[in-house]
Amino acid sequence: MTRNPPQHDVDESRLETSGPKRWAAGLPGVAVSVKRGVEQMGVARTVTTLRLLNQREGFDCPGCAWPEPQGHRKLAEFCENGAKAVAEEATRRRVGRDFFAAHPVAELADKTDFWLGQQGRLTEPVVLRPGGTHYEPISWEDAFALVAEHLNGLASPDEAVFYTSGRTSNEAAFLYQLLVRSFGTNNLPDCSNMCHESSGAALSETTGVGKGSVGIDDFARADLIVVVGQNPGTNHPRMLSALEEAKRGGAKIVAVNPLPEAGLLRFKNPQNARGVVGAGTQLADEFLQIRLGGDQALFQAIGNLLLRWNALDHEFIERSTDNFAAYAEHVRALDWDAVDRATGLPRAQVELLARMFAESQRTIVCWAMGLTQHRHSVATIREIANVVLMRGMIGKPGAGLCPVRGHSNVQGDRTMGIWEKMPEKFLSALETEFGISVPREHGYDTVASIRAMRDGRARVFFAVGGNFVAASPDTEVTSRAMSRCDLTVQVSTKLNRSHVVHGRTALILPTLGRTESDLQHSGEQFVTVEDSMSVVHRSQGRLEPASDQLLSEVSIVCRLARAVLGPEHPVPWEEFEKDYDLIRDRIARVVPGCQDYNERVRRPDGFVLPHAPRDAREFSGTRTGKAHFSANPLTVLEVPEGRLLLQTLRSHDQYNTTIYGLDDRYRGVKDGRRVVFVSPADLARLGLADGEVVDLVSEWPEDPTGVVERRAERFRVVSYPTAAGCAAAYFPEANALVPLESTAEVSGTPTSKSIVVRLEKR
Ligand SMILES: Nc1nc2c(c(=O)[nH]1)N[C@H]1C(S)=C(S)[C@@H](COP(=O)(O)OP(=O)(O)OC[C@H]3O[C@@H](n4cnc5c(=O)[nH]c(N)nc54)[C@H](O)[C@@H]3O)O[C@H]1N2
Ligand SMILES: Nc1nc2c(c(=O)[nH]1)N[C@H]1C(S)=C(S)[C@@H](COP(=O)(O)OP(=O)(O)OC[C@H]3O[C@@H](n4cnc5c(=O)[nH]c(N)nc54)[C@H](O)[C@@H]3O)O[C@H]1N2
Ligand SMILES: [Mo]
Repeated sequence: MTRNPPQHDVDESRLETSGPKRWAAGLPGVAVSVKRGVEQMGVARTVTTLRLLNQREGFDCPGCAWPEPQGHRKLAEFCENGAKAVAEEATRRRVGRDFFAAHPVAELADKTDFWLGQQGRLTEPVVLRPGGTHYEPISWEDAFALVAEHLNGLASPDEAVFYTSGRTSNEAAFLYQLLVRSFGTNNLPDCSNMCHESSGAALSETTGVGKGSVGIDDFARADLIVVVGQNPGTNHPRMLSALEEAKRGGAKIVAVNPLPEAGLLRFKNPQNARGVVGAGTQLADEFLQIRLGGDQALFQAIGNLLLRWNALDHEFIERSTDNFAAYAEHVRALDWDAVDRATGLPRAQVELLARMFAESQRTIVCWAMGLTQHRHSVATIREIANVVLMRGMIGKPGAGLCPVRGHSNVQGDRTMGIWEKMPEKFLSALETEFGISVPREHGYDTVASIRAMRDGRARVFFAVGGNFVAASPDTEVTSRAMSRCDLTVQVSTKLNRSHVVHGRTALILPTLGRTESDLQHSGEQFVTVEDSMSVVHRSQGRLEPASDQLLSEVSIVCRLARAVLGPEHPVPWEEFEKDYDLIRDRIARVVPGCQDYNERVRRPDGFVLPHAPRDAREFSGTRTGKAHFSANPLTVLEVPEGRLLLQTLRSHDQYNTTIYGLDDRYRGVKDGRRVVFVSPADLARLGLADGEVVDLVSEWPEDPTGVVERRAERFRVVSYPTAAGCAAAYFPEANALVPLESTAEVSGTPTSKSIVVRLEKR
C-alpha cells in the first residue's frame, strides 16, 4: 500500500505564481461561486440551493462556524467559500457500485484527495473484506451487524476509538456520545483536538468557560479589533462584512500575522456598490508581521507596557480576578531581547499596539489556528486573556475574547458531549436521565488514539465524518496505525483518503449532508447546530438526497446502537430515530443551558447559550470563582542555522482535506498546491531561487534514536513576503512533516504551525 500521499494525478508543471493580492472578495468571488456551483450542480440546482443557504427556513452553511446576523438576513447570506462547500455536497456526481467495481482499492490509494473528492457523492454502504481488492455493496443491516460483532468481540470497550468531525449535528452528536459511553468508553477524539483545543483549555482556566465571550453584534460596537493568527478572507469570509461594519462605525483593526493576508488588508464587499465597482474598504489600520509562534511574547510585552503606563482597569482587577500580583511580577521582569527574537517586530510597532490597547474602551481579540497549533499555544492564549483582563475587556458590549471556530458545528458537538474528558456533572446527568452507567476514566484524544492504534491497543476505528488519515499529523505513522486496525468504519458523504488507507476490514457508510431533506417516520426532520458565538439554531436541508440508500447520521447511530447494545437497552433508540424532537427533549434535560430546547430552537434566530463572563461578568466556572491571571514562562522558538520554521495552512480553494480546486487566488497561486512560501531574504541566505523544486525535511529529536527526519517531496519554492525565518506550505500535503510527538502543552494539539524544516534541492 502507498503510504505517502499520492501526487501524480495533479499536473504541478502548470503551476503559476503572481504574488499576494491586496484585496479580497469583490466580483471575482461572486464569479467563482457561480462557476463552481454550476459545474457541480447545474444552473437550476445552484439557484435553489444558494437561495436556502443560511436562511431561517433553510440550512446552515456547512462551511465555517461564523454566525449569521441576528434579526436581518440578506438574500445572499453566504460567501464564495460557503458556496463552494455547498456545491461540493450538492454535486450531481455519484460514486456507486460500478465505480467501486471498476477501481481496486490499491488504485484509489494512489489518487490525491482532490481526485477522490471530485468523484462525487457516496450512494450505498460498501465493505472491503479481509484480503479483498475492491469495496463491494453490503446491506445496512449486515453492515451494522458486522460493526457490532467487532465491537462486542473486543477484550475491552477501550480498544475502540470513535472520532467525530465538526459537521455532525447536535442531535447526532448527542446520541453518538450516548452510544459510545453506553458501550463503555470515553474514547471520543474529535477534530477539535487538532483545532481549538488550546483555546478551550486556556479559556476555561482563565474565564471559566472554554468558549468565546462575544456576540456578532459586539463587532459593530468595538473600537479596537485585533485579528491574530487568522485568515478570515479565506476561512471565515463573512467575518469581513462584520469587520467592514465595525470599521465604518469607527473601529480600528489590527492584523497580527506572518503573512500579508489579502482579506485583512482590503475588502470589496460584493453586497454593496463600493465593493463591486469601487476600491473597497481598507480593513487593517496596522499590520504586525510577526514571526511564527511570537504571539506569546507580543502579548507579554503589551502586558508589560500596560503595567508600566498604569493603563489598568483597577476596579475590575480588584473585584473579579485573582493572581494579578504574580502575573504582574512575572511580566515586569520581561526580557525584551527575547521579545525581539520571538516576534521579529520593531519595538515601536509593539508599543503602538500596546498604546491602542491602552486607549481603547472596547476591544475584541479574535484568533484561529495561527495561535492554537504551537507547543506553547495554551500559554499564548492565556497571555491574550491576561491583557484582556487587565483592561477589563470582558462582559461588556463591544469587547471580549473571540476564538473563531472552524467546522460549522464543532462547538455544538462539544456542548453535546463529544469530548474524551467530559466533566462529572455531564456524565452523572446522562446516567440519571437514561438509567445507564457510563465510564469515568478519560478517553483518548486524537494523538492518543493514533498511538493506541499504532501500538495495537485500539483495534476498531469508527468515524462520523472527517478524514482522519489526511487531517492528522505524521501521515506515515497515522496511516500505519489505521492499517493495523481490525476494522475501520467511515460515515461519510464523499470519498477521501481515510477510505483507502484502512483496517483489515473496512466499511464506508454513506450519509445525508446538511443540504438534503431528512424524512423519518414522523415526517421531515430538522437538526440543530451551534455557531462560534454560542447561538443555537435549526438547520433543515431541502434537496432530494443524493441516493435513496442514504441514512441520516441520527439513523446510523440509532441503528448501530441497537445492533451493539441489544434491543433491551434502556435508551429508546428506535423512537429517537423516528422523531428528533424526542432527542431534543433529552438534550434539554442533560445539557446545561438547553432548557426548553425544542421551543427555543424553533424561534427565528434560535437562542444563545448562557455564558456567565459574557452575560454577567461572573467567573463561577474557574477554580476560585474569579477570572484568573497566569504567569507563563516565555517561549522563544529557536531555529538552528540553515533551517526555517514552517507553518501548514489552507489555500483559498480547499475545505480542510477537501480540495475544491488548485488555485489560491489571494496568494497568487494558480494550478498547483505543492508550493512552499519563503521570504526573498531567506531564499538568498539559503542559496535558493523562486521556482526551484525542493524536498521539505523536518527534523525532530527522538530518544534514543537521535534526530528523526520526515520528508515531503517536491515542493516548488515561491518567493513571498512572509516573516523572516518562516515558511508556509499547504495542509494536508505537508502533514507528513508534523511529528506525532510534537504537541502543544496542556491541549495536546499537533504543532502544525511551527515545524523546523530544511529545504533540500532535488
Ligand atoms: N474555505 C474554508 N473555510 C474554512 C476552512 C477551510 O479549510 N476552508 N477550515 C475551517 C476550519 S476547521 C478552521 S479551524 C478554520 C481555520 O481558519 P484559519 O486559522 O484562518 O486557517 P489557516 O489557513 O490554518 O490560517 C492560519 C492563519 O494564521 C497565520 N499564522 C500561522 N501561524 C501564526 C503565528 O504563529 N502567529 C500569528 N499571529 N499568525 C499565524 C497564518 O499566516 C494564517 O493567516 O477555518 C474554517 N473555515
Ligand atoms: N497540518 C495541519 N493539519 C491540520 C490542520 C492544519 O491547519 N494543519 N488543521 C486541523 C483542523 S483545524 C481540523 S478542524 C482538522 C479537520 O479534520 P477533519 O474534520 O477530520 O477533516 P475534513 O477534511 O474537514 O473532513 C472532510 C470529510 O468529511 C466528510 N463529510 C463532509 N460533510 C459531511 C457530513 O455532513 N457528514 C459526514 N458524516 N461526513 C461529512 C467527507 O467525506 C469529507 O471527505 O484538521 C486538522 N489538521
Ligand atoms: Mo478546525
